[in-house]
Formats: sequence, C-alpha cells, structure tokens
Amino acid sequence: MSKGGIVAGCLAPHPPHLVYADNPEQNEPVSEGGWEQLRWGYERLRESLKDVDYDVIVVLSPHWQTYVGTHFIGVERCSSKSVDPVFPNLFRFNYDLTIDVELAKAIHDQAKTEGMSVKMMTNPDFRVDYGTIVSCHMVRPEWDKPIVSISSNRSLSYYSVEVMQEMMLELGRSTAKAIEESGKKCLLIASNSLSHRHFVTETNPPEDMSKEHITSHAMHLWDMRMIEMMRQGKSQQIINEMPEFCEQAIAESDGGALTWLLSAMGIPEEPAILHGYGTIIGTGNAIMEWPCRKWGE
Ligand code: 2X7
Ligand code: FE2
Repeated sequence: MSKGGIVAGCLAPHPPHLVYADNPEQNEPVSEGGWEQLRWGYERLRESLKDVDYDVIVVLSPHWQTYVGTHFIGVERCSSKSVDPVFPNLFRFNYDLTIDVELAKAIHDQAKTEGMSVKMMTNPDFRVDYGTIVSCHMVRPEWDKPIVSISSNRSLSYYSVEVMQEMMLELGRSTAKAIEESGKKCLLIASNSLSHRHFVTETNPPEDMSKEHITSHAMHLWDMRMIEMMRQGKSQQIINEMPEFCEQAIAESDGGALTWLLSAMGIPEEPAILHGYGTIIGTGNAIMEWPCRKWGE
C-alpha cells in the first residue's frame, strides 16, 4: 500500500451566517444574501480544490467540546437536524453524512499510543455540531466525501493555552502518522474564526451589511498579524504567539484546531494562500489554504 498524505490544510471558519446567506436546500431559514466577501473566498477555495483527488475530510471543530480527552465520531452514518443554539433563526440544517470510522479509529489509536486521553463516540443519536457541518458544507457542499470528526478538548478551561497547545501538537503528529499509514489522501480542516469578540445584538435583517464590521481596531490588528504570518509560512511563530492571541483577541483558536492543523502539516514554512477575509457579527474570519500537495514538486 502506498503512503497516505495530506493534500491540503484549510482554515475554514464556521459562522452559521455563511450557510444562511448561501440558501442551500438543507437549511430552513431563507436570506437575502450577505457576507459576500467570505462566501466569494469559499468559492475561491473550492475552485482551488476542484481537481484535487482526495478520499476523506478530517475536521476539528471548537463547537464539539469535550472535557475529558479528545473524542472521535465512531458512527458510520449521522443524519439529523442541526440547530445553532445561539442563532436558531439562521441555522436549522438537515444533514446526512458518512464518517470514515476506520481512519477515525486509526488516529484515536495512534494518539492513545502517544499517551493522550481519547475516546470513540458511539452514540447513534449523537447530534453533529454546527461548526463541523458549516465548515464541511462551505468547503464541499456536495457532501460526497466521508469525514472524520474530532472534538475540541477544552484543556484550556482546566489548564492553559500552553497545555492545550502541547496536546494539539501531539494530536497533529498522531493525525499525520495515522493518515500516512492509512494510505488515504486527506483534506484537513481547522474550523474556527480568528478574533472572536462579537456584538451582542443582531441587526434586522441579520444580513444588513451596512452594520457589519470588526469590533475594534485591536482585533483587526491581531487578525492581520495572524494572516500575514500564515502567508509568510511563519507557523512556529504563530504557535509561539498563540497564548497572547487567544487571550487578547478572545480567539477561537483557543479550541486547538489551528494548532492541530499546523502540527499535522509539520509546522510548515511554506506560505498559505489567503482566499478571503471578512467579519461576521464583528468576529474576524480568514479562509486559508496550505496546498501541501504541491510541496516537494
Ligand atoms: O460560531 C460562531 C463564530 N465562531 C463566529 C461568529 C458568529 C457565530 O458563530
Ligand atoms: Fe464558532
């Protein structure tokens, strides 16, 4: 069997507003559009991946929060309605997806061998979180690839960003090793916004773009700093600055997804491609791609 590999790593934010604005048939609420800069960014990412051959999407979402270890969905088919608890007016999405349980178990087993606390989630009635669904939908709306769904272990809440990072660095290495041994070609998704300070009231209609902007100049500066580091291949510096970023920008990378992704790709020095940036209820969101398939060509 030939070695598996990562075809691309993506930072793919999941505010439900993006699905709401796109009006796919699976989502009940209907919109007049909105957040076009980000949705055009997702269009550019999809165009970039159009001819890329891969078997499975591996995604880590901060909205599946587990407090004892990292969990992996271990049920082959998940079908239900996902409702955003904060924005039920925007996101009531009927999903029907398949899980690559074999690869999920392989990553689980490898992480366990490395001493991590891990668990396969086998409840057949489990409701998949909206972060996973939104990011996967925006990257691959066809829903024709199985996914591996990884939880966000909130070690940050018990310990610190530093502890979270150490654990996500190991999870990333375990993910890469399991993928290599599986022989599968994988697309990796870190599902998170950057700066995460948001407004507490909603406009009417929610897609009124005359009211949309970043919550503060400080948040803007942090977002631009992170994007520039990604574009310059400064992955190690991103990891070094992560504690300050999480604290000062209330960044959603506090869930570990970005650190996991950078680690799985081997802390790349190659530049990431910026496909789009925009704000959603004041939070900062970047759509980035690390085209690993092209490295070493
Ligand atoms: O989950 C989110 C988010 N991360 C950012 C903005 C708005 C809603 O939901
Ligand atoms: Fe979120």
